[in-house]
Amino acid sequence: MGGPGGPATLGVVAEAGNAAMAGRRGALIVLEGVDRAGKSTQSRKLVDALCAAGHCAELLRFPERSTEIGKLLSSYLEKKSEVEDHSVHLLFSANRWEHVPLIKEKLSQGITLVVDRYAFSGVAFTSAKENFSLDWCKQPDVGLPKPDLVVFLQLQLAEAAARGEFGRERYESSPFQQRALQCFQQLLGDSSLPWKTVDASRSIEDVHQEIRVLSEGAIRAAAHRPLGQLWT
Ligand code: NYM
Ligand code: MG
Repeated sequence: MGGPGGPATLGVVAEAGNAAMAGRRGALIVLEGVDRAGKSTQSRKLVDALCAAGHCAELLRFPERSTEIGKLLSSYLEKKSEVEDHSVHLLFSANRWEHVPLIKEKLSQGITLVVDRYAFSGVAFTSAKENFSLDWCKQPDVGLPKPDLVVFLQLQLAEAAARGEFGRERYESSPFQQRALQCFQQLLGDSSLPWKTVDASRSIEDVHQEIRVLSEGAIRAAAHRPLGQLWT
């Protein structure tokens, strides 16, 4: 019995089934931070570590470029198309909303979701543009599933810059990233959210260990607590 449906797969399915039967939902864990803070690396490592520790965990990312809306966003980010600023903000939000049924289903099955960017990136990157208030930017995401833990990977922009050249996508410039970081700082001041700031200037392994411990705590705390609604 190898491959799909083999012992390993059955073990994971059994663990999720046990959690669901015991009424334990999975946790919604979000990683945020400026570009090159290590979100994608850390998200992947976290999922692997949680699975190895016997949890059932899966990775999601936003924007999720594979859907019809995601393809519009990808083309916009790659500068292959222009989309009006308010309109593209709503598309980024719609890309999250279209995944809400899946998110709720997985969590209720006892699967923990690790999410590489969420509504906070949405707000930070649009409100970094001129004439967008933080409040207006938050509205379309009001009521999304509320994360049980939001890890903010804190990194000075100079240190992020030292990790390599910017890519060629939209928003990948120092002045824009600087403004986005200021918006993130404002969001971090919201004590109704379970923010944990992690010093991302350390080694991949050190950062990972801290996030793993925070996540284990979040999984235990979320198990018997209903899923909340963001910004309500
Ligand atoms: N971004 C990401 C937004 O502008 N709004 C959003 O809602 C989200 C989720 O997309 N520079 C921006 C931030 C990034 C860019 O992200 C692409 P990635 O993680 O490189 O695919
Ligand atoms: Mg990127």
